[in-house]
Amino acid sequence: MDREALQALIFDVDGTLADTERDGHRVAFNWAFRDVGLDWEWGVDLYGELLQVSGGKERLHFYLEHYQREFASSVVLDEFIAELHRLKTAHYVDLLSTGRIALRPGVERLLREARSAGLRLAISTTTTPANVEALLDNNLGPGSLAWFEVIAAGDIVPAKKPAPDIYHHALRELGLGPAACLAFEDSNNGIRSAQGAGLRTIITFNDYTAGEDFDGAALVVDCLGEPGSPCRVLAGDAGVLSGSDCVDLPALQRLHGVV
Ligand code: XBP
Ligand code: MG
Repeated sequence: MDREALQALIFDVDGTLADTERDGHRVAFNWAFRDVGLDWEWGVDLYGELLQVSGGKERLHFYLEHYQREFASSVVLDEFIAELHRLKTAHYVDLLSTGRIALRPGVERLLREARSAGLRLAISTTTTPANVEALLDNNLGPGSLAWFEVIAAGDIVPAKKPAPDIYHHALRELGLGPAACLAFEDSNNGIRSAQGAGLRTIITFNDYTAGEDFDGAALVVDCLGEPGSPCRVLAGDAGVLSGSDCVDLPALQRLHGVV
């Protein structure tokens, strides 16, 4: 891929902008089960397995088909799942409003650096759009959704990650080719989706995705880091940090290779 100057950064949300799954989405799913009188409980380990399925509705469908087959045959499945997911999303948005889910280290710093340098920002996520706005509003303040020129989220595309559809959609909306962008992801599903759209990808893994296959990532770090609180590089060219503690804009320019 012949690279152009770096023009845009495209961010995944769950697990990348913030560690939302264990103490956010998982808890909201369990509250929704209680709402409809079900004693189902998605523990931390079971949820880690279910996370292999992108999309909350798709994850519920997988769970019902594989763990609650008898119950699944007793309901109109798609209607039941849609209602359960509506309840879950309401709980998740409420949970975000408590401020319990913060952005990961370095995320706000890098977003502000990119904005100051005139780079364009976009989001490519499987999660529901309302969740994106709630996460950003509660962490970066009202109106911060507007920092992102494109919010490619949830059901806007037919196939969810690891399919590349959501990144193709973001690139189309940006009017850019992959050579002018970098993607940020946290999971194997995510990097397969981004690379499927031709994007070079930086991985910030988390407890749920540590050890997954990030083959082909431009850089694999434990987080973006902050001055004085260095990131740890697990794969890729650590030299791009050039002595810095963190993944900052100069590091991205060096990684991208064309200034
Ligand atoms: C992660 C997902 C989402 C969330 C739950 O999205 O797969 O489905 O787990 O959100 P990404 P919903 O890593 O692409 O941000 O219940 O709204 O799907
Ligand atoms: Mg993710």
